[in-house]
This record gives sequence, structure tokens and C-alpha cells, in this order.
Amino acid sequence: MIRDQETLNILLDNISRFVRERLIPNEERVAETDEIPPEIVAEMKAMGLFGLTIPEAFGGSEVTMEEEVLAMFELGKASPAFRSLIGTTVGIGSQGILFDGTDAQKRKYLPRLATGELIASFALTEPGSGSDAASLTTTAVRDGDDYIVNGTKRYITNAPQAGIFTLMARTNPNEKGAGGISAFIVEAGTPGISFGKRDKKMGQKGAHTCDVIFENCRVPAANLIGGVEGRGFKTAMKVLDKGRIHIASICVAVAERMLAEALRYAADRKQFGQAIGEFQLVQAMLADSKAEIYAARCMVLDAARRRDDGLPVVTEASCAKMFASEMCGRVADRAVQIFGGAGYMSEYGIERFYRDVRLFRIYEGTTQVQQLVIARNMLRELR
Ligand code: COS
Repeated sequence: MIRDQETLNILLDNISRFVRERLIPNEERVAETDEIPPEIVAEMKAMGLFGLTIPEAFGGSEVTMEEEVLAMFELGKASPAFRSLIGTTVGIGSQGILFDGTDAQKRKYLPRLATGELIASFALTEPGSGSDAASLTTTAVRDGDDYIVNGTKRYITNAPQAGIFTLMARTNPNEKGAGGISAFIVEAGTPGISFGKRDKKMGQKGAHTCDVIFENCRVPAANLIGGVEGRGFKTAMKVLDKGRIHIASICVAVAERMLAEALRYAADRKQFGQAIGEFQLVQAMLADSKAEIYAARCMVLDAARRRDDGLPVVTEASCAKMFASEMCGRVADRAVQIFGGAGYMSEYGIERFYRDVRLFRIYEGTTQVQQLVIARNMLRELR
């Protein structure tokens, strides 16, 4: 759903210019230093990028899902690390508060998320619990007006920068599955929280993850999301449904960027007396990539519009995330192939994207988890 085409066009133009003039010229610097320069972070804040999905009442711009994916089709054309910095605040870190939080929780945290003063992170995964999210073992035991949290969360995106975590922990030790899990807002400075070393990753330099360790960490009961125990798993799943459409839109954007680079290279690079783009075998790689990007783009937009219409999108979100992330991997592979030897060399940048996009098929639910969700829903509907 597009609320006001003119306002949206201004936003999309601004992001597109920012990508062209500020982010792309800084990509190599980010890859080398593993840091997004502070002046770029400040510009992202000033542009309101952290507050895109936060309601206007709390200082954000309250974009619809369709508007969000259109914005990500632009922002995603730069190295994924830039998107990652705003990604958890726009998405999985904040949306649990928005969907299921109390009014007091919204009033307390959303305004500072909207400005980027606070970065929100999503703490679900653990050393022993990844795809099987309902098996998590971090505990939150009620003690007076607090909960005492113990456990370790792993690979938590933006944890080193985070001001708050949306934390999933088990409040009912007798309920081993999803029903025993509750969601909390935990402030990063709370005593009892410590951080592991920054993970050394295959790609996405500039986007940081690390362990978050809770040792007898006292969290006020007022920070139990929605004030009701046992609803945390569903909150997490709802957040991920939306997050999966968001990630799918980034896959489309990065694939478009890689294809644009491969096309330019194919048009310039000459072998056997002509541009390699004149060869049908290279054309096949360009054409397959174009068609697959178009298909993913249509899926993402359809899923987003359905969500805006209030329709269930669990299956569509998983379909879009699965198809778009796998498509992005294939486009990355073809782009490296079209660049040939240059594709393997870091100075051309395409190998960096090849490594960066590998994550899309893994986080916010692996391709295999998406397959499981899609097929389970099909069988459920049949029954
Ligand atoms: N929206 C709302 N509720 C949902 C839901 C959704 N999308 N998906 C599941 N639920 C509910 C179910 O309805 C069920 O509720 P009831 O017990 O009241 O019926 C409950 O949650 C448990 O669901 P289910 O039995 O399907 O849970 P499973 O343990 O089988 O897990 C998967 C399901 C595998 C889909 C889930 O664990 C998952 O998504 N794993 C991947 C996690 C992930 O993406 N991690 C990445 C971390 S962030 S980078």
C-alpha cells in the first residue's frame, strides 16, 4: 500500500542519491576497516532511516510494508553492511514492541528507536538453538518485580551497538516448547550483561555480530513484552514473518546491483575480437539473472501488499525469502563468472558481494526452514 506517492518518491530519491553519492563511494573503506564511518551513521540518522517503520506518533515515518520494500530496493543497492545497521531497528529488534508491547513500553522505547539514538537488536539464537528456535534454554525466573535472566545468545546482529535487545527467554521451565517462552526488552547497560568478541565473518564487513551473555541479569517485570508470559515465541515468529519480506527485498536490490555491474563489464570487456556480452553463453547468464530478479521482485511486492491488506503472509513471506535469497546466490555466482578472473580479485568488488550475499540464505530462517514452513502450511490448509 502506498499512502502518498509524492512523499514516497521523495524518500526513494533521497535514498537513491545517498546510495550513489555516499554509500557506494565508502564501500571499500567499510570492507577494509570493518566499520561504518561515524559521519555516515549520523547521516543515516538525520535521514530518518532508523525510524522508517516506527509509528508517526512516536516520531517515525510509519511506512507500509510495500513502502518499506520499495525503500529497501534502493538502500540494498549498496553493500549489505549499511542496511544491516538500520535493519534490526527497522525490523526484528523493534517490531516485537510494536506488535505486542504495552503502551508504556512503546512510549518508553519507540521514540528513541525512531531517531537512531537507540539501536534495537533481536536475541533469539543460542549456541544450542538455531533453526529449532523453540528449544532455547535461556531462562528468565520471576523474582519480585524483576526477572533474573541467565543464558547466552549467539550471532546477535548489531549487539555491539545495541541500546536494547528484544530477548526471547524461557519463563516456564516445565514447558519445554514454544509455550514456555516470553519476550523481554532488555537494556544493553543492565548489570549482568556481557558481550563476546566480535565474530569474524565470511563477509558483510562493517556489520557486527557477537555473543550476548546474561548472568543473573535483573530485568524489570515491566519489560516483559505485553506483560504476559508465554507469548514470546509467537512474537518472535510474527517479527520474523515481516523480517523475511524485508530480507527478500534486500536480496532483490543486491542482485540488481551485481547484475548492473556484470552487464557493464560484459559490454566493455573484449575477447575474441568482441564484447563478451555478444556471446550467447554470456547472454544466457545475463538473461537468466534478469528474469529471476524480476520474479523475486514481483513476489516481494505481492507479499508486501498482501501484508498491508491484512492477509496472512506466513507462506508468502517464506516463499519470497527462500526464492529471493537463492536467486541472489545464483546471480552472485554468475556475476563472478562473467567477470572471470577479475571476479575473483577483490579490487573489482564483485567477490565481496559474492561473500556478503551468502548470509541471506541462512539468517532469519535458512532456506530449509522456509521450505518446512511452506510445506507445513500447505498440508495444514489441505487438512
Ligand atoms: N505467526 C504466529 N504464530 C506462529 C507462527 C507465526 N508465523 N509460527 C508459529 N506460530 C505459533 C504456532 O501457531 C504455535 O502456536 P500454538 O502452540 O498456540 O498452536 C507456536 O507458535 C509454535 O509453533 P510451531 O509448532 O510451528 O513451532 P516449531 O517449534 O515447530 O518451529 C519453526 C517452527 C521451525 C518455523 C521456527 O522454529 C523457526 O522459524 N525457526 C527458524 C528461526 C529463525 O528464523 N532464526 C533466525 C534467527 S534471527 S537472524
